[in-house]
Amino acid sequence: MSYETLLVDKADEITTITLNRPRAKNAMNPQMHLDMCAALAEVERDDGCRVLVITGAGDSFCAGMDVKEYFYDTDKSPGERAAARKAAFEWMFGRLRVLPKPTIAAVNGWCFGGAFAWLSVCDFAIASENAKFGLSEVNWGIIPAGGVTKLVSTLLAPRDALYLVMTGRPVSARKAAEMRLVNETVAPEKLRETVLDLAAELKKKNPTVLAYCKEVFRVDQTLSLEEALAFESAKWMELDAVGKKTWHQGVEQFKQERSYRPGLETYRWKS
Ligand code: V55
Repeated sequence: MSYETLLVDKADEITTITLNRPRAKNAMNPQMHLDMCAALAEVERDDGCRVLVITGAGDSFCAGMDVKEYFYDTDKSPGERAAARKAAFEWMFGRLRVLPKPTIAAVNGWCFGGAFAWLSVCDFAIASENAKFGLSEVNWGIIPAGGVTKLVSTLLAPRDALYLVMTGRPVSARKAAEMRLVNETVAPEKLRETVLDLAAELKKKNPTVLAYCKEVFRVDQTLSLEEALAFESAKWMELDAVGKKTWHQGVEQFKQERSYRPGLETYRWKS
């Protein structure tokens, strides 16, 4: 499939979606939300895709919601605004957040406002040292909505989250890594390589197990300890039923063959 606002590349079981409105610094307009819904639906059902990478074309990662096309132009037609918002929420929270595959944000440049919503729900984020981050909503009279305030309040320390929300100050990639908004920062020319190294490591894992790890983590975030203990046990039993106890292979490689060290590497699995 091809998209008006996205580039989609598949190589070595890694799908890369590139937001492609570089002249608008990859701001998200209503069309981009529709395109992301369709692209993520395709990624989800593509058994040939093991890892998803999302990045931006040109000097930007994503400038947030398109101020004119998403906010201003839809301001007089509540129906259109609601439709665009629904599409945005669908791809960010209905699809990306719960995608049963690992997702990596490759933050190549400007990352602002609404971009934080989907950056926050990617499993990993690696930033180029020249990336810049900010919640500029307060600077022009709106609040960080669409889950942005909630997500930074869960992902970051309250001091850092409120600093971003209330000052609207842009921060460097180094500062973003200090706040743990991203896992790490690397030189711009190393970004792709670092992301692909991480993707290669994730590709070695049993994808079923990885999907369960992710689902349990996401759901646990909303549960009490009592509930989480029960949920984790139940999900473990479900994985044993669905995944045919491939962990027995790992234990045999470790205990009998001495060919595998659980603390240091991935077991050789066959489903
Ligand atoms: C923002 C983000 C949204 C939205 C309204 O602050 C405002 C940004 C991620 O969705 O629907």
